[in-house]
Amino acid sequence: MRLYYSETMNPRKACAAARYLDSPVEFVRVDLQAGEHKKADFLRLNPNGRVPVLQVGKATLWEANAIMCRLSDEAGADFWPHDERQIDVIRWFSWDAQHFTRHAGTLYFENLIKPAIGLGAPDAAAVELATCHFRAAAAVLDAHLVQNSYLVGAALTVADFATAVALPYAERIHLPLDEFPAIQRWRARLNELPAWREPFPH
Ligand SMILES: N[C@@H](CCC(=O)N[C@@H](CS)C(=O)NCC(=O)O)C(=O)O
Repeated sequence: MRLYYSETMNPRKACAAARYLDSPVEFVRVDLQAGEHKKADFLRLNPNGRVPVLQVGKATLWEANAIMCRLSDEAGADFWPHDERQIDVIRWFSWDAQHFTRHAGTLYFENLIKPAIGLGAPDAAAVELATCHFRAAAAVLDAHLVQNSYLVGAALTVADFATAVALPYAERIHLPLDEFPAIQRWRARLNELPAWREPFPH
């Protein structure tokens, strides 16, 4: 299996999952700055021109959450559970994409990516709106984490890696995490995992 990645937010989930599961993947770095992801060879792997992509034989799979699930199945692991917890995982995937990481993602783009690739200063109105929506979503997550150590059941699942993906960048992208102590404790719990702390190949 080959895992195409860059050292950015979405591939972080797939790389962390591969490391956590000790998956036998060959990591293939895609240079986004050089535009490798928009070249014909790469677009044949993922017509969206985005990373991550998992290649298994002739088949390719894009979307980081799906890749984490596939890697879990390949490993015969319970990281992507197949019992009644699965519906809950899908709930968190969906909620995260529409609410929590949707707005954290805007802050990631405005505060970190834009300046890094020379697109100028963050758009103040976009930052203010995203921060407001982020706070509302974070309050829901924090309340859940007051009662639970992980998002689904009593153990780590793909839902945690999916939903936590912006947290490693929290300071740089100005996520107001100091208002959400249970999220901070969950973040610290995830950071105990070497695969989460250092997901990318060196
Ligand atoms: N929904 C996709 C998002 C993938 C994505 O947007 N990846 C970014 C890196 S974090 C990318 O490839 N950006 C390149 C571009 O948009 O040109 C997933 O979760 O895999």
